[in-house]
Amino acid sequence: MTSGSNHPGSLTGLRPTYRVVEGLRMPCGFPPEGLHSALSYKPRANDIIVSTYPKCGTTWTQNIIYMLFNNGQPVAPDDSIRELFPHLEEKGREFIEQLPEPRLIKTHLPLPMAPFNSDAKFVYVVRNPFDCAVSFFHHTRGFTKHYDFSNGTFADYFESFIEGAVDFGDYFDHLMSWYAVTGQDNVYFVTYEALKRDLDREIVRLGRFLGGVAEQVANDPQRRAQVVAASSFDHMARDQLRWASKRPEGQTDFVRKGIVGDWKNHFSTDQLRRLLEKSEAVTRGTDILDQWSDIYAEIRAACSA
Ligand code: PPS
Repeated sequence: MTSGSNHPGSLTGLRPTYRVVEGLRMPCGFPPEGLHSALSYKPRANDIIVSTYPKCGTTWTQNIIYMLFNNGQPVAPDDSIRELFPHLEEKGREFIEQLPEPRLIKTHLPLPMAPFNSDAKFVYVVRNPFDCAVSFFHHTRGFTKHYDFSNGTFADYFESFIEGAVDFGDYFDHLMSWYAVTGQDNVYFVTYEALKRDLDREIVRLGRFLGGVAEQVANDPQRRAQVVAASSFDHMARDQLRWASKRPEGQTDFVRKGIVGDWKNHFSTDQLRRLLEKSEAVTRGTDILDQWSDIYAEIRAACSA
């Protein structure tokens, strides 16, 4: 594994700062009222809610869904996904309620706090926890106003991540809570890694789940090709103000690297072993880790080498 590249670094004792609202750690820049009011939002029959733990492919999936509902047209350079497909607990209930139908909504809330019902459609996207931790580390360094962690090392961040002491709580609590409802007809489950493997196929599958105009666009080869092209990493790496606010000089871009396996550049063997042990302990009795059997095989091999 890594021996000093990127930001594995050593422990400096730095921890990101958060604001605790309703018992949940939140980015400091999010108004507490957003979460308070989000908790009473009642999803409607036409709502499409993208639900993720942070850094698991949220924006990528939002972009795809936005285009499926907009005749395959990409988000314009001066538009913002944060307005077109807003984050429920950042913007609050009133903002979401006035959106045109179908309402396109993002949430990072764990299921017990999320506005879940059988009327709306939920798209749950998840990524292996190792790459999620790496991406979340870069995110946390980069959004200085939220976390005050611009000098933190991966070693520092890892301690918060493995404790679940980061914004939106513990990765596994989130995954386990949502995984329990993935068999329901109104819940669609996909992994970041599956999107990377065969985006075209996943867009057809997603269109079938969404139905209506989204399904028509996904089934039309020409418009689907447009959606695939405009949701490629290279395309999304352009005009990044469409996805997130500007990052300070010297920090990574929001659409940063977009690969499976960046954990190899960040984790020490000891960190790998600790997150592996936690993964196995908390998911025991479920088939969740089968989503990433190849990645886990590689990690087990690295730990026993
Ligand atoms: S957030 O802040 O929770 O909404 O972040 P989220 O959008 O879930 O995750 C950001 C990571 O997704 C990567 N990304 C992509 N990967 C592949 N292809 C495309 N088109 C794409 N768009 C975004 C982005 O680069 C972040 O991952 P990392 O590993 O940091 O690069």
